Amino acid sequence: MSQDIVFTLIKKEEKRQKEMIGLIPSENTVSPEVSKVLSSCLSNKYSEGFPHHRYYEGNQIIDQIEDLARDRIKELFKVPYVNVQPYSGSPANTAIYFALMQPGDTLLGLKLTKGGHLTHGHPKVTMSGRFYNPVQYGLDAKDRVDFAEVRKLALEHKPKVIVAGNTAYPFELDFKKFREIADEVGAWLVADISHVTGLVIGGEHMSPVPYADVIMSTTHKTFRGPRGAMILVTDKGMERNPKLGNKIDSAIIPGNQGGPHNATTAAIAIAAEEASRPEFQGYIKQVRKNADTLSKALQAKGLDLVGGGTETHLMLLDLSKVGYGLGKQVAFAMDAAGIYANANTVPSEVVSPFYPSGVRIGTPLVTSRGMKEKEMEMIASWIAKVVEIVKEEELPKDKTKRASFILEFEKRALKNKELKAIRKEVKALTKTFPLFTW
Ligand code: DSN
Repeated sequence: MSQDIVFTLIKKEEKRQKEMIGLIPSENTVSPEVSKVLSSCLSNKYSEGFPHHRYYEGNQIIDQIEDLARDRIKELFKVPYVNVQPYSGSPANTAIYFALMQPGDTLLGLKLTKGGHLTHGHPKVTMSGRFYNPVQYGLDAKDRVDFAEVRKLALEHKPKVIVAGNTAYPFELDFKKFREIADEVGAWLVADISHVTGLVIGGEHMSPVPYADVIMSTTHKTFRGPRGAMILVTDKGMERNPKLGNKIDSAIIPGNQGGPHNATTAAIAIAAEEASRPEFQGYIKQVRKNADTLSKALQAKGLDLVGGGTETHLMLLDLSKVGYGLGKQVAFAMDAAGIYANANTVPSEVVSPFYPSGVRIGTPLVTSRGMKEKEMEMIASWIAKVVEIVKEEELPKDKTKRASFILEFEKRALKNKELKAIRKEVKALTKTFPLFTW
């Protein structure tokens, strides 16, 4: 059994994570306790329903665990209602819409290409964009949410739900302004804080709790828990509809899901306790300091960032002035050099979502490993070197030549001696930073 190839592959993945620098802003590394709970016997149990109202017997202990997870999250955010059963962020948003809207109702969200999420009403190819009527807002000339546009669209289309949320937007979301607009048109305000939950808990981002009706967050990003999600209903939401919590519960089961993942629920309880510690506040403050340092260091090396920097844990490298369609090449070359991030569209994208002009970078994971300002300066230098190495590798303007060009480029990048040299330096640095540290 222990000879199974899967265990060998897990060892390899562990080595990869240890020896590389992870800069994907939605990734993190969990504590040994969260990890332990995830591989526990809790996976053996079916528990459809909610604590003390289950469709299966034998849930006396699972009930206590789920109650603990819900109570800890309620206490952490000071909200009256929590559901910790969503399998992840996308099903959680689906359940929220199922609870708040009828098919065909209007959903107002941030465009994907401007930093929004697929589930915020991305048209045609997503459930949220097909079952509902999606209307999408964008950014202003400074790459900040264009509240004049949000208001104009809200007044014109009378959305049932306004989503204030992001995945690649580097700045603070002003939930108060969203609330004012939602009130003007009688819309529900849903805050998707998946990316910034940890920052909200650590006091480094405006809290949506006084403003939103419903809050959704994944639990594996800056919250630093297992892969999962939670839905919170605020006092405001409960005032508007005292049955809102029940509606969310029914939208999870029977609406959208079956049995909860009990090991995940328990790991959320553990992560919630960890997030309530003073050390977590320190961690989040360092995430922000590291993001500011990295952002300034990259710009000092002549690289452009969308909107001129960051107010959160993430930033977007805009390579459009360096060369045409360089996002994929730079992200791949960074990976070859031992630093992984993801190619991403920039708000002023002129190429395509598949061959974007930017790279999304974030500091949650490296901060969990104990890296600080000095290491951010080193990372910025390596990224700048990578850009220098591949800046001539522009994407062909002829669309039919792009796929083969990228394949050839990747082969070249893997053999590139300068990238290999950076990888050696990265590996040496990572030796002193274990995968998880307070
Ligand atoms: N995939 C997540 C992210 O990377 O931001 C969002 O779903």
